[in-house]
Amino acid sequence: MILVFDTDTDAHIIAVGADSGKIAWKTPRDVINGYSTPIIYHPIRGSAQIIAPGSYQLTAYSIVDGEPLWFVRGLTCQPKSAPTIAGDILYFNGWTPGNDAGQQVELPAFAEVIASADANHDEKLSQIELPQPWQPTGTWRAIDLDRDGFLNEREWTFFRTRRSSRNGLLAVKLGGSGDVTDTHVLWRFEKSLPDVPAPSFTRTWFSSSEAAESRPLWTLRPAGYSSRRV
Ligand SMILES: [Ca+2]
Ligand SMILES: [Ca+2]
Repeated sequence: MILVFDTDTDAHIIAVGADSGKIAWKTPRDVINGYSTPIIYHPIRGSAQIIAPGSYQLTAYSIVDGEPLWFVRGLTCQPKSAPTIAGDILYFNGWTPGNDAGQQVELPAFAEVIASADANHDEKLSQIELPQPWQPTGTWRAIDLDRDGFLNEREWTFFRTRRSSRNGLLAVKLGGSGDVTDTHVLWRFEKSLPDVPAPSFTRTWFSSSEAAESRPLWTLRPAGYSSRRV
């Protein structure tokens, strides 16, 4: 049994023996809270993989020992969808408020913020110290991941990534290793995306996708409801 624990601190993924209940392996995940559902991928060669989306990054692990095998950057914060595989291509969508195309904000690196805003020189940021243009659009609690009232470098870096991330549906060619963001992402589609629902496969829809093209064939606009596929 595979379990993903995407929490703001100490995120990890574990494999538990279905018969013994003992932890077979445990691998840390450098993500913050998320709600996505992982899937199992069976490549033609080699062992099965666990593909687990998380904040800003989707990662594939060996089902044997939990070793990270490959990952794709460019996801949104707090994904809730689930990947779909059709042939040798994986599809995954994510959406968060404030991250549609054109809404991105480039924040400075932590060292630069500390140099200009850390008034009491304790190497961390309080909400009072942070200038208005760099304030979170949501709650301070949401970006203060360890809830100590201040932002350290890790928390600022996740917040910075959140402001610059882009909502999107990604098509990823399977079969890579390490960081495949620049080599295996076939296309991104960034308009009118859902948050919770996952992609579903139909041969007609994917006839254009497999040609490395992201042109939608049709659009349906149900009102006021979202769920996983059944
Ligand atoms: Ca300070
Ligand atoms: Ca903190």
